[in-house]
Amino acid sequence: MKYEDRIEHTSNPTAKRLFELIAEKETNLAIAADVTDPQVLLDLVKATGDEICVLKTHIDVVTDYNSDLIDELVDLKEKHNFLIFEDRKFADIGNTVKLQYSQGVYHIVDWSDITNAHVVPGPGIIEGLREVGMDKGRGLLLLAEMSSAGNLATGKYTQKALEMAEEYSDFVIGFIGMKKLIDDPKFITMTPGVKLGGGGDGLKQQYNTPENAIAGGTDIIIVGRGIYEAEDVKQAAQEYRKAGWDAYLKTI
Ligand code: 5BU
Repeated sequence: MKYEDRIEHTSNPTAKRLFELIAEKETNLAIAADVTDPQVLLDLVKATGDEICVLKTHIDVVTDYNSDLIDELVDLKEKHNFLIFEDRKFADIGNTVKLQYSQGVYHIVDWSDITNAHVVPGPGIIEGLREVGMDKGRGLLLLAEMSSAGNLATGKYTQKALEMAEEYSDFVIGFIGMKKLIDDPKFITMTPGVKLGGGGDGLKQQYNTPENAIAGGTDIIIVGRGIYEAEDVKQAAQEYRKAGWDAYLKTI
């Protein structure tokens, strides 16, 4: 199914916007911008912003953080037309994650269109995040699978994540998964651990190629070191974008 044909299947405004912008921009590439220097982060986003549909951040790896960085990222988001996904991987009870999502240093709910959560605490984690995210039109991804070798998000755990997503599908927009896990056009699957050539990283990361990830039915490939460690980050982003989009075109 084409991305644009899935807009009407979801009620969540962030999911609608994401389908729309992927189709408009013709890119299913997300960058994992895991750099620690705020200026390097901004330069990376300036160089690659036109190639991506999603900027995935780990805001807590940035040194010397101050909130001006967020203002600049939001300006770049508007200029280059992408969504921001803070890969926070919430993992606590509902009341605590609600505070972590909206308060503290980062006020994630105020600027991040998408965030994600482990399902190990059960559905209370979704309810807590939903209490602050829903009114702002945000979207949540559940970690149904992970990319690292030996991870425990398999079998029944993965199935439970899918059931929880169905129950809260006004707020849960999809999954982190290694492949399409459920045949339902409203849910978006994003896959990390993607690199041209595949392989691993020495700390149990496992890489799939963009082609295989998209052929497995995922919707968005997430690429970090494959892009930001390249000599020419823009050119690398263009290569991944083309690989991801060509692979998608073969599926429709
Ligand atoms: P890499 O440099 O392409 O390996 O970065 C992958 C990114 O995706 C990095 O930000 C991880 O935190 C993130 N990630 C992952 O690699 N695997 C997972 O299962 C999940 C997130 Br969930």
